[in-house]
Amino acid sequence: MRTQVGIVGAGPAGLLLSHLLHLRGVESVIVENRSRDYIEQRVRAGVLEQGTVDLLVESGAGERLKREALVRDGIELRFGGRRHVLNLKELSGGRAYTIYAQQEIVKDLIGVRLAAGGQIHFEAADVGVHGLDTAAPLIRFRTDGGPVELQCDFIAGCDGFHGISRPSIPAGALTVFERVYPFGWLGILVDAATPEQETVYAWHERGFGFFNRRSPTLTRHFLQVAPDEDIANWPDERIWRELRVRLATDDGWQPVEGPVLSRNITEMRSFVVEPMRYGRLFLAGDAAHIVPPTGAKGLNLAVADVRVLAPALAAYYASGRTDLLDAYSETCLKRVWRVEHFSWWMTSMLHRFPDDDVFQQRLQRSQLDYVVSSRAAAATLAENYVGLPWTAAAA
Ligand code: RFL
Repeated sequence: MRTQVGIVGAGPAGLLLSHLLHLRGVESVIVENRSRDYIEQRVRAGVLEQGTVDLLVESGAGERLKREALVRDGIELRFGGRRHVLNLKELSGGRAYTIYAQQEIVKDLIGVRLAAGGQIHFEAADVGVHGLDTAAPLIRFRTDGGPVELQCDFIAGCDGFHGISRPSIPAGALTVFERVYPFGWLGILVDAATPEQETVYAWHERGFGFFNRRSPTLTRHFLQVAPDEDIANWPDERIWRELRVRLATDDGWQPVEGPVLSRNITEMRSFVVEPMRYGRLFLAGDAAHIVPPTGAKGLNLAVADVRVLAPALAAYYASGRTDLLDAYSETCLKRVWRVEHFSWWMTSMLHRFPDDDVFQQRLQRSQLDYVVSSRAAAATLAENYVGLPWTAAAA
């Protein structure tokens, strides 16, 4: 088998890259190790930047998103029993954010790729990338029909943080920057809609709490927990009790309870590799960088990467230009580090760290007071949260 661009991973990065390449007349094949059903049900991100939404809509993959997504102007920071609403749209000069679940984006992109005759090999086993520093790289994998060798001009490693692309690069060719946080997030998806319009971020002595409405019938909640916490220790009643305490307001807020549809615990990590390229392998999305989910940025950053990579590959096929491919890593990393900083900052402001003393807690509360009382501070949060324009942070 042969294609122009072999893509490992059918997450948002791999699927959108394949779609954007198709629109520019470049052929690609996606190799995914999970089943279609699995990746269409995997519950993860939900908050989309304005630029992510615009790109999905402009590229023709946003039809259902336009009908079903919830567009939001503000977030609420909750601490000391008080609600503080920040109108991000007003603070950022008219940009909003959108709530639409990652698995719905995955479904929509699989739909547009298959409708256009795109090839996605689901449930590929023993996926490996080879010959990365040659002009003829390969993806090898197994299907029910036996072993397959996919010859490519380029490979895009879009296989997430635990994929095989990044570890296939020889030791010493990449520099790793990493911070692991001493806590995790316990997340539940609830079959009941909270009336609040804003996404709510809460600071509390007992740890961070969060919720937002995911759809007209669903609510997502998160609680800070120990990184090695056993989910079996968190029956529904304990989760609701903890949410009631951490998100309490002086006016008596109560969560809207309903059946818990899914629950999981996520580790919290900041991670970047430089450069995001080795030979003919280009890393995109979580394969190259991870942020703690507090800033709601990982999927948005994956989209920003492929927004740079697709035209760079297309320019190579149109005219043999390699300068855009050569600039790929540097172009993306400017935005990556801006987002790394914002995600670290939101995380540091809102979580309890195990060795925090009361001095540290006072500093956090002072920072929160400043963000909700200073227009300049609120505007900084706002423009990062809704997403910097593509040109401002590069890309
Ligand atoms: P993905 O989504 O991990 O997709 C990688 C794909 O590669 C496949 N794969 C392989 N395929 C072939 N061979 C192998 N050896 C393979 N190994 C893996 C996987 O099965 C998968 O299909 O990476 P991608 O495309 O880079 O997308 C990144 C996003 O998934 C991620 O950054 C976001 O989910 C992060 N995130 C959020 N991002 C936002 O922008 N806004 C949010 O509100 C937001 N909330 C979140 C989040 C992530 C969370 N968790 C669970 C980590 C909330 C949470 C709780």
